[in-house]
Amino acid sequence: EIMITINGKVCTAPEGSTILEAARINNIEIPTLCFLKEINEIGACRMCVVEVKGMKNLITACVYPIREGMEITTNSKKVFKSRKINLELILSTHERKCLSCIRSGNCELQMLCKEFSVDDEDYYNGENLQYDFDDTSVHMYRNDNKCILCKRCVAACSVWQDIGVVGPNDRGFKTHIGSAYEKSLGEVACISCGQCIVVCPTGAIAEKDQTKEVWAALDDPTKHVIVQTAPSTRVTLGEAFNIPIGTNVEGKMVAALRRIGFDKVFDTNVAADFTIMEEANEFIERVQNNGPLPMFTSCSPGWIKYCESYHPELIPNLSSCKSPQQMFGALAKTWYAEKMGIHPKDIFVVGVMPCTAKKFEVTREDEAAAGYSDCDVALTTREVARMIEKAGIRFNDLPDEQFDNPFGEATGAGYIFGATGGVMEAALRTASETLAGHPIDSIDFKEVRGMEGIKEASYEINGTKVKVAAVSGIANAKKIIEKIQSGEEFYHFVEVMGCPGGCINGGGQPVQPASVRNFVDLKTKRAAALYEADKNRGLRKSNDSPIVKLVYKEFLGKPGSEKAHSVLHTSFTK
Ligand code: HC1
Repeated sequence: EIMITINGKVCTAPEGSTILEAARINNIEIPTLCFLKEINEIGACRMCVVEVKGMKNLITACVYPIREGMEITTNSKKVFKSRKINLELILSTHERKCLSCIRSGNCELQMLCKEFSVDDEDYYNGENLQYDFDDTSVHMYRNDNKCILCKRCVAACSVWQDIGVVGPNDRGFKTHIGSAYEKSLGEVACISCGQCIVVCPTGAIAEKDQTKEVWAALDDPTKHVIVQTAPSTRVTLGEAFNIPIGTNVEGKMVAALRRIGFDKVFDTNVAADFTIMEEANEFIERVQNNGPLPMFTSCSPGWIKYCESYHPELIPNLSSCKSPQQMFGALAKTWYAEKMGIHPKDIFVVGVMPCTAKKFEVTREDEAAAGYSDCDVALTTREVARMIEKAGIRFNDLPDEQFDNPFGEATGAGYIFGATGGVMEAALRTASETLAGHPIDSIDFKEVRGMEGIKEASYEINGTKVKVAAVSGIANAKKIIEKIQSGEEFYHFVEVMGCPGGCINGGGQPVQPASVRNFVDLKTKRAAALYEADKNRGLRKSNDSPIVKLVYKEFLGKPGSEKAHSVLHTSFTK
């Protein structure tokens, strides 16, 4: 700990802290715009400027380390004036259509303008460049006219994901964020993960809103409209309604969706149980029949897109299982349709997903078990929050309600899918029991839990040693692929989730401003709520699920059967 003075008050902070961190520890907020801890520490926007005694110029707090005896002022007239001018300059090239902006109300630029009493948004009005609105990709749009050049999206794409399809183009006043050779997003090998969206401080990039399509289906009396909710959405949706991070709002989420008017409110977690039945079976078959190994999980569509675009040689290693979202749709339009006596063309399946790549996934080929797309629309958690608001539902006051059956009761294994390592653990639970041939007690595979980007473990399953890895974020996936391809490591089974931390940190989740992201461990808090739910479930292994047993008995036969393949599996292509 070293001693410093902030705003005339003596305080301490750990050595090595930046001024920004030291201030925060002492409950003083310094505003930031471009700063994202660990990935975008560039001191470019100059919102975080402070005075340091003995230094002539203002100092950027986000990157400047403290030293013993430093005297810092964060709230002087000079500091306020500088921050305000910076904001006015940013506004001079910002498309100020705030009322109709998707981020109105949670735009970091808007919040700062309010805080620093910007009273004339036209103060530095002048020449402006007009950029085309890019809506060429399936899942998102980009409007450079609202971009403030903070480069947070660039950092997310290049550091977390090591994809790097966006970056600054041109120089000086003409600088703008784009892709190489000014290609549109639809033309480059973007994997649709949406990590750029969750870090954007403004409305420059956002998911394509598909709520209109869902309202239209709800208004159509010929449609049986069913909704399914992804594992992680129940532990994040509350954030859109100011409920503390890491709160499980499953009951209120179900109640809200019912009040919106869905005919049935189902749980994707149940489909995750089906995925485990198929994936565990596929894994055992591959181990017993010489591969190909490692087997990679296939439920994260961002990862799949990465694999298809950048590592097609690994396609034979991908599990052929559809994702839970798609398995759900497939079962809804086959087995459930028949049970209910509804033609599959009249069933409209909506996913509530933490993921923007799920929008792309619903458009994939070879995912139409009943001859119609397995799922119709994948909404992000954010879009669903907007539907709830629009419907005038007072979310926080809702009672807790239960999912509808038959797809309403998942095992704990389905819940943990939403966190990195969860699919692996769920599969190991079922694979161990299947191989043992009798119920097993030890079903916690704690080595694959936690938020590290790469987790490795070895287990002995019924006499066979298996080496597994769970990785999240594409930069980490790249590392593990290199290890595998160079022969440095051998794994039997690898779980890959496209987003760092898994779906709980997906690109479709509620946006948290940098002031939260930089200081709160979002991923751990959200994941903890899923493991808590798992712990409290009566049934925690997918193979124990009554609905899983019933559907196999009535319809699918056994895992890996021809029928199961035609409904629940797919193929991947270059
Ligand atoms: Fe996921 Fe999955 S866990 S991919 O992370 O396998 O999106 O939450 O729904 O499909 O179940 C996402 C989450 C989700 C699928 C499941």
